[in-house]
Amino acid sequence: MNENYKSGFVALIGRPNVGKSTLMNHLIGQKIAITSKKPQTTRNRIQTVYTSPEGQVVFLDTPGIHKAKNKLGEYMVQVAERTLKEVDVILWLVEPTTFVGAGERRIAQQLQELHLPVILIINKVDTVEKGEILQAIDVYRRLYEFDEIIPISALRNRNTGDIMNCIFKYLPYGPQYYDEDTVTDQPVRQIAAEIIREKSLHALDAEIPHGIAVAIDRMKDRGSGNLIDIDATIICEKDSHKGIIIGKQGAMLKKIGSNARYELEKMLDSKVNLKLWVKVKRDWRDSDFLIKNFGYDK
Ligand code: GDP
Ligand code: K
Ligand code: MG
Repeated sequence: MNENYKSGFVALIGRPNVGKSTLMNHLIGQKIAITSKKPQTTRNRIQTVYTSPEGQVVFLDTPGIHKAKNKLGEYMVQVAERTLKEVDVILWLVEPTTFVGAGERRIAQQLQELHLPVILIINKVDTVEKGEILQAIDVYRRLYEFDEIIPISALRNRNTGDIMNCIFKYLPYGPQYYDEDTVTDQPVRQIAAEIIREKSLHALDAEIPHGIAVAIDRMKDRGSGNLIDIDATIICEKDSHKGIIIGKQGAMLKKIGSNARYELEKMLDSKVNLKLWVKVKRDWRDSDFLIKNFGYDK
């Protein structure tokens, strides 16, 4: 065990579209390219893992921190807020504007209570003049006492290298938590599966939902940043259930699909092309393998 090894959890927070995904891809991009993805369905909130000889950084995304428009949203905010209590460093991404809204004040207030290192990342500096960056820094300095402020362009990959050094500066010494080849576990898939399950539950008779599970077969961003293809299978225990889930001329499945798509688009901040299938797998609830596979603990 290397006693200089550092490790810990880093939460990425910020409004949708400030560039969190773009930045994360840059921070770990090379790693993804040279290693295979390894799903870890039971580790709930991990997004991506960066491993180097210096240490290991586990990045956690917190999608719902700003807005809770429904119950699922509330749940996600709770998860986000709990996440913040469990991390070692917080990366807060903002755009180079001087606008600070209620959402930002609320985050600042929460951070105040946590006593954690907070790094402010001012992203998209390629879109403004230098003067505006300085003004933004000034405004955010008054909002919160940040440990570091780093202006970057995630898109142009400008200054992004400074972020990793900065994270390691604040990480505690610790063990390597995950295998070197663990890069991501895509927990968003689990939330997506739960949304589809919830919509099925609402649409179907009381008896059937207990016997269903949802597996996400494919979830892929088309790269443009605003269309995600999701293929999912609703698994049930009996042929008769399959018929009910599909419905007359597919009407039930269509209803489940359109309700789920609506929620998925809100959650992912993107258009979603959702395709649903129904499959019978007798006694799946007794199969540890399948249960784990569907993302449930027990
Ligand atoms: P997220 O919702 O916070 O994960 O944001 P994304 O990473 O999906 O980025 C949202 C949009 O902002 C995409 O169109 C990106 O290409 C764009 N974007 C991200 N970083 C930058 C940047 O540094 N400069 C500019 N001009 N655009 C950026
Ligand atoms: K986005
Ligand atoms: Mg994103």
